[in-house]
Amino acid sequence: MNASLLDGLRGRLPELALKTAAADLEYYGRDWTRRWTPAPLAIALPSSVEEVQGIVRWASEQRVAIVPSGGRTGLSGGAVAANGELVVSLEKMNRVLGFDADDRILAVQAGIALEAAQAAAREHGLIYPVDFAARGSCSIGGTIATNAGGIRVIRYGNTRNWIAGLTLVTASGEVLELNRGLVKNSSGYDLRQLVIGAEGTLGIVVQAQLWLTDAPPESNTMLLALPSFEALMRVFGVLRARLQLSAFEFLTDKALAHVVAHGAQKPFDEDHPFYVVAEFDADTEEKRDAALTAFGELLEAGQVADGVIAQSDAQAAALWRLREGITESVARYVPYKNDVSVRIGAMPDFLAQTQALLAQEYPQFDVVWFGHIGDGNLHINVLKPDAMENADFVRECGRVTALLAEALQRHGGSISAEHGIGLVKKPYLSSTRSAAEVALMRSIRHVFDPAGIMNPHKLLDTGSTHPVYGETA
Ligand code: 2HG
Ligand code: ZN
Repeated sequence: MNASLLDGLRGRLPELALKTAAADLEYYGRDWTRRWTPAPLAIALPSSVEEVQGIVRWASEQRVAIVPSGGRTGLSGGAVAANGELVVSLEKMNRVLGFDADDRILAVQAGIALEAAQAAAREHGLIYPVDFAARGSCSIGGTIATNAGGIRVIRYGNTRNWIAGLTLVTASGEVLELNRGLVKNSSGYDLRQLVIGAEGTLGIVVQAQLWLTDAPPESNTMLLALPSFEALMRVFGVLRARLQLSAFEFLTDKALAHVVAHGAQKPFDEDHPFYVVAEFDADTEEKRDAALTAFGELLEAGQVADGVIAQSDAQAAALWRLREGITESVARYVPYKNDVSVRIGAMPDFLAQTQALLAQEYPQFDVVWFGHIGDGNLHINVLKPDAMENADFVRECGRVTALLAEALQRHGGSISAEHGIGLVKKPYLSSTRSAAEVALMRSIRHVFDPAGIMNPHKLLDTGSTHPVYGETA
């Protein structure tokens, strides 16, 4: 059955690269969540927009569900294909298409890795400022699908600030050129922004125009050891007022222990409960002095217990590794990940309540906290004990996440700050979006994709019986 179905696709697009080997289905059918067993129908690897159109038209006729696929570094299951879907991998569409110096726009195919786009920007003396640890493997298309944030949101904002335009292949196979690089465009609904963060439910992003910006002034990095959660937000307030921060990231002692066990250098002899990695402009004597003075005063006031300011690029990179290496260092424990946000002002109260909640509900688990605290974004990774079945572990974490979602709702926060809803957060969407909002989102999705073939079961359930291949055939 599958073979004859795919023969139809092959007949329609003879040049299209298709993979069906078991190892490929396994490889392309999963993301970093490792929770679902991959079971796609096949992997299509188009080389052109026209091929993507052909695939979508065929899938739409045959009612085959599509999972758009980038680097699959996602943490919410948005790129999982566990239900007979056709994975449409953009990995062959990974080129820079051009640079426009007047508009400072880099045009790329969606399958390009973030790091490659960043490198291309630097060739023109500019930067693409969205950045995070998975830069080498995630794709620009994936960052658009989730409106990815990362480590410099505090200065530059999320992905959506940097997308000057995008090319979308809709579920009917039409090509939409959204916004076309315009800085000003007050002509009705901004469909570009609707597509950013839509997790592949409104179509397949095949190309993007990225706004670039000036390289920042020379920066420096400091690592601070903090005595308490309360100190964290106070230190943030002081540093934000007195330095030009480009990052303010935190991690707990447990997070540090995992990164160090994974090979990173232990930064201080003593252990401390919390650490901050802060990056700040240090291109003048005055700015460097301001950092030293602020550090001295915080130390004196007992808000900071210890600290180090990098003396070289290598040392700055080593300090960043302590923060950026966390995800990899805990990966072997198949963590249950929360990625939550509240307004900065609500953070102290939310932190206190969440800390109490998790201490009470998770006495048996290793809970690793870290994240982009300067953006109000916390990552909470709950590590699975080796002896526990994954299903039992996920059920228990799901129960506690429901309580966390209630706390978020009370604080006006979000169940997903930057990883997306995917499959993992779907049960908790209503803690962040009202019933009226969810109903509108559902209707919008239906308008874009009446047959329900675009990444079904992700983000929100449409209520219809999704014509996923295998269910209707
Ligand atoms: C980060 O900030 C990423 O390092 C991953 O968003 C977070 O692994 C996580 O939970
Ligand atoms: Zn993050």
